[in-house]
Amino acid sequence: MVRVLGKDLRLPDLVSPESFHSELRSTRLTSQLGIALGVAFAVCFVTGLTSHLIQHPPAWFWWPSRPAGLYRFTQGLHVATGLACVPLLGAKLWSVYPRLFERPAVRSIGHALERASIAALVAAALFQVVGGLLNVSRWYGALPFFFTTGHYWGAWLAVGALLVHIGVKLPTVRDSLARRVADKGPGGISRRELLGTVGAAAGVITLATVGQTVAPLSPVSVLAPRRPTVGPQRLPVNKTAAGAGVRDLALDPAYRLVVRGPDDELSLSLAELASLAQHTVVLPIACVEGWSASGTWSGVRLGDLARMVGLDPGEASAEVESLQQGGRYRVSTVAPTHIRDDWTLIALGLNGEPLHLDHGYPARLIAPNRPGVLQTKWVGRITFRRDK
Ligand SMILES: Nc1nc2c(c(=O)[nH]1)N[C@H]1C(S)=C(S)[C@@H](COP(=O)(O)O)O[C@H]1N2
Ligand SMILES: [Mo]
Repeated sequence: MVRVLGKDLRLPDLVSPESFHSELRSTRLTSQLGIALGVAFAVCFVTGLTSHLIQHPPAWFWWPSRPAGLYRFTQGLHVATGLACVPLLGAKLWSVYPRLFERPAVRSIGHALERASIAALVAAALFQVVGGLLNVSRWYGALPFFFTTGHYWGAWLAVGALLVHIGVKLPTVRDSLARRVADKGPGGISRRELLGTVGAAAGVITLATVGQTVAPLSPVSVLAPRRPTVGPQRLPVNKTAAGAGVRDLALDPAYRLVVRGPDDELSLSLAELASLAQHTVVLPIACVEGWSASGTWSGVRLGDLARMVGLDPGEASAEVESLQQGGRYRVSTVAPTHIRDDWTLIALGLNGEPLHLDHGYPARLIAPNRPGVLQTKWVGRITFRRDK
């Protein structure tokens, strides 16, 4: 026997619904939380799918190079809505969890299917939120699989189960929202107060993290894993040169940028690169993990390099390769839309100084409206192909 909140409980009671009975739980509360969670999840799904398509474009997919900050916005929203799901999901699960102990566990085949779909939904939702949290906290080692693959398939599972769930529950939701119910149980807080608390928790979590992309909020963003202005040259670093194992190659005085076309091949020293027409642009690095930060980049237009090997920038695609020997992000593909864009640079400088080694010295790719993972650092070779 133990005493919990003034009640004497036997151990089996601790896992029985009666011992945690609350007047606050109602179909109406669950419906309202469900709607909020559904909206957050939908925004998170669409923005996440967009990010996935940009990184693994199928033939039909096209992503523009402007507005330059669009990806910064969609991915910031993805991570912010994902984080807001934490209190919403917690409250929603709390509002229904006594159902877990319903007996008989299965009443009919239909009931069994419904319970199975809810089990899949809860598992997928927890998997998505916990996995995403670990990833943005940069606890990469905590997951026994490659995060983005798991997160991608988990999202489809969650969406499928969610659609089934909405289909099954829609009449109940309609009914519970149409009927007025007493807002206050005997003592304790009211449903509105509970909803307000959950909303406030989501707001606090957002404020405490969104400064990783909205610079003016950075001082209050105590939980943000990154700050947009902290790092060498006032910009965060995702992977350092030492971490990528490229220090020696990047600092080698014999460095050459190899630029290949279908017919020509150039080999440019850093001094030769610096003697080409230089351009300056203000563009963000927008990491898939939700942080983003603006920099003032200067360097050579990628389109000019395409011209130097005899290609029209609008008709060429490019493979930009790092000096880094391994790693998932050592190479990225640039589509004609981005090569044609005057803001796409092979940058040699950042914020008025030569690139810091950790930001990709001697040369890195920076292009508008592109995820950080595609902004290849320590570029050693560019291969242009005729696209059409
Ligand atoms: N060669 C190489 N380039 C890379 C990476 C990498 O691991 N290797 N990381 C990418 C990621 S995930 C991001 S968010 C940006 C970050 O750029 P920064 O470190 O200059 O802020 O670099 C990108 N370029
Ligand atoms: Mo990133």
